[in-house]
Amino acid sequence: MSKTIVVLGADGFLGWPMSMHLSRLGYDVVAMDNLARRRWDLEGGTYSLVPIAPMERRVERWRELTGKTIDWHNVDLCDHMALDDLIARCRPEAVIHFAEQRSAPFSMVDQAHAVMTSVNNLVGNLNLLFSLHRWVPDCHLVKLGSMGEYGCPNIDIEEGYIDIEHNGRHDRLPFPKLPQSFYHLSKVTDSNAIFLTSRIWGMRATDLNQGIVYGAQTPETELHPDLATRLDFDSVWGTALNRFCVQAAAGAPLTVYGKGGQTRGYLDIRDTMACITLALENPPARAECRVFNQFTEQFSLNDLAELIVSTRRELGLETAISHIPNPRVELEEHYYNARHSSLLDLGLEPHYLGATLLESLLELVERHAAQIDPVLLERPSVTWEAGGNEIWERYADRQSSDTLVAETDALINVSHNR
Ligand code: NAD
Ligand code: USQ
Repeated sequence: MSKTIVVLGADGFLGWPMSMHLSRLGYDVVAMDNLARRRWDLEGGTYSLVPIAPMERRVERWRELTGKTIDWHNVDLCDHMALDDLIARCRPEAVIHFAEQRSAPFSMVDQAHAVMTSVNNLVGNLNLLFSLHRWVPDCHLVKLGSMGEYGCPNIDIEEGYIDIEHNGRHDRLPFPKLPQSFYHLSKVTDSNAIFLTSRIWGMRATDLNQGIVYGAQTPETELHPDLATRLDFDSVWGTALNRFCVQAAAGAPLTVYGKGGQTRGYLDIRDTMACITLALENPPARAECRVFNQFTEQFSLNDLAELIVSTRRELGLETAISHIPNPRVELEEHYYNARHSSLLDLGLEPHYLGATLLESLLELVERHAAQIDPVLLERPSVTWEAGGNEIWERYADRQSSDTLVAETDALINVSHNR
C-alpha cells in the first residue's frame, strides 16, 4: 500500500514542486494550504515573476498529464479543528511542514506584521504537534527551519546540537541560536517546541535548517506552464540569488547590501526535493528530534554577484553591482563555517551552482522580463530600524493591511477562546 504524506504549504514556492515530486514517486499526497501567501502578495503589491496557476488548475493539470491524484485542501493551520479533522481522516505516515510566513522583511514591516508572523507560525506549528500527537503519534514530522536560526556566530556551526564541557561537566545541548528577524525568531521557537515534544511525547521529527534556495525549475514544474512554481524578485520576498538574476535580466544593478561579506548556505531547488525525500526514506526513531543543516554550498553576496557578472560576460552581457546601504541589522564581514554532512551521508548528490544552472535561470527570467516592475528591484521597502518605508507605503494595499490586522486579532482571540 502506498504511503500517505501531507504537504502543508503546498501552494508555495517549495511546497508545490514537493507535492508533485512525491506524487511522481508514488506517495499518496494530501496537499494543504490556506493561500495566505497570495493574500500577502496582494497586500504588499508583490507578485511571482513566473505566472502561477490556482491550486485547482495545478492539480487538475497534474492528473491530466500523469494520471496521478494530488488531494488538495484549503485549510489554515491556525484553524485547529480543521487541521485536526484533516489529520484524523488521512492518518499520514509523514507530514512535511512548509506552511509559514517565511519572509524576514515582511516580519519587520511593523508590529502587526511581527505579531502576525509569530502567531501564524507558532500557533500553526503547535496545532500540528497536538494533532499528530492525538491521531498519529508514530508519524514522522519533517519541519522546514532555517539556517538563519543560528545567525553568524564566530565559531563553527554544528548540525543542531553541540557537545559542551562546562565547569568539568559534559553535555550535548541544542546549538545556540542568534536569530536576526522576527521571522527567524519564530523558527527558533518552532524548533524548541518540536524538540520538547520529542522528549515529552516521543515525537519522531526531522528539523531541517535550510539555507537559501535558488532556481525555480524542477523536472515536474517543467512539464507544463500550469505546473510552474513561483519566482519572487522584490525586496520583501525575493531571495538573494533569484533576485540578483532578475535584476541582471532587467539590466538593473545587483543590489548588494552593505559590504557584501554576508555569507550564507545555499542550495538548488532540486536539492530541496532530494533532501526531503532522503529524510522521508530514512526516518528518525521515536523520541528523536534530528536536525540537518540543509544546504550544499556557502557563498558571500560578493561571490554570488561576481558569479552572475562573469556568467553574463561569457554571454557578451555587462552587469553592474551596486553596494547600497544595508536595510538590515546584520554582520557584513564575519566568520561562517556550518557543518552540513548528514544529508550527504544519507546519499545526497548535490547540484552545485555553476554557469549551466545560472544560464537556465537567467533564461527563465528573460522569458518573463516584460512583467518586471523595476521599482521592486531597487531600494528595499523595509528596514530593520524603521520598518516599512515610503516604497512599502506606495505599494501596500491599505484594505488588505487592515484585513491582516483584523485576522491577527481574530487569531489571537481564537486561541484564547478555545
Ligand atoms: P512560500 O511563502 O512560497 O510558501 C509557504 C506557503 O505556506 C504559502 O503557500 C502560504 O500560503 C502557506 N501558509 C502560510 N501560513 C499558512 C497557514 N497558517 N496555513 C496554511 N498555509 C499557510 O515559502 P517557501 O519559499 O516555499 O518556503 C517554504 C518553507 O521553507 C517555509 O517554512 C520557509 O521558512 C522555509 N525555507 C524557505 C527557504 C527559501 O529560500 N525559500 C529557505 C529556508 C527555509
Ligand atoms: N541581500 C542583499 N541584497 C538583496 C537581497 C538580500 O544583499 O537584494 C542580502 C540580505 O541582507 C542577507 C542575504 O542577502 O544578508 C540573504 O537574504 P535573503 O533575502 O536571500 O534571505 P533571508 O532573508 O535570510 O531569508 C531567506 C528565506 C527564508 C529562509 C532563509 C534561509 O526568505 O524563508 O529561512 O532564506 S537562511 O538565510 O539560511 O536563514
